[in-house]
Amino acid sequence: MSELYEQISESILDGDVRQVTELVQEGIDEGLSAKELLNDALLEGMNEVGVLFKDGELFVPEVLMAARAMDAGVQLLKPLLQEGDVVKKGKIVFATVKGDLHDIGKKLCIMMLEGAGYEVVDIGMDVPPEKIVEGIKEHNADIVAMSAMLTTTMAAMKESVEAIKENALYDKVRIMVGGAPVSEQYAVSIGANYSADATSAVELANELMAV
Ligand code: B12
Repeated sequence: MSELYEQISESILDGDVRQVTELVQEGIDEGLSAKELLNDALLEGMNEVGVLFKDGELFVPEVLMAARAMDAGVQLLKPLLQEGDVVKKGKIVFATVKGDLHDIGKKLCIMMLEGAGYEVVDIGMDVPPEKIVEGIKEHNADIVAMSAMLTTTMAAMKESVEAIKENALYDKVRIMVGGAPVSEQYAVSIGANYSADATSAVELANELMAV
């Protein structure tokens, strides 16, 4: 890994917004690949944050600072990661499910989906099933995408799919789910479609929309 990537990862760990902004800009100016800057520097730093958080070496405020620093870097990369496709492929309503306040992964998926030509409406975090149903109706969504990062909130995905069925929307809207604890097997068991990351989320959306 290049030294710059390492420095960026460390600045994420430090939650240093200014440093991350400067270093990512340096990488862009040097002509480094935006995808590599995202995967090998920013996300690498966030992974490390995850490990330290799990081990009790970092606490919520520090993780939030790291998240803010990561977001600053992502904003700089955004125009480079998006292809600027003008043809709209479909409309996606995206939510983090009830009880869950993690939205970094969701934002990343949204950025990639928008870059690939989807119109995406972010209806927020901690969104209960009835609000998800409302969102689908209000925006006349082709796809509803749900994110969960806690094993405890995954159950809200199942509840949401049930609410979608109860409202006779199951045949009208395609359902995508994802997030660290979610698996292909779980998705299938609740009647949804799974993909593992932001890049494959675009592939999955294309598959579901048959484009
Ligand atoms: C940042 C973070 C937080 C931040 C969130 C800030 C924010 N605005 O999002 C804060 C500090 C608020 C937080 C709080 C908590 N957290 Co937290 N958090 C994390 C951490 C470190 C990183 C998550 C992250 O952003 N990763 C980077 C992004 C880019 O990756 P991602 O989210 O996985 O998303 C990718 C894929 O999953 C996928 N994807 C995601 N969503 C979707 C949706 C679709 C449709 C698709 C197709 C794909 C997809 O694509 C994304 C991009 O590639 C993880 C550790 C980890 N290893 O994940 C813990 C982690 C998720 N948190 C955890 C815990 C326990 C908590 C708390 C309960 C801690 C506490 N005691 O208060 C609270 C719960 C709050 C709540 N009610 O939600 C645990 C969960 C354990 C479990 N299995 O249930 C983890 C795993 C840490 C750990 N190992 O203990 N957390």
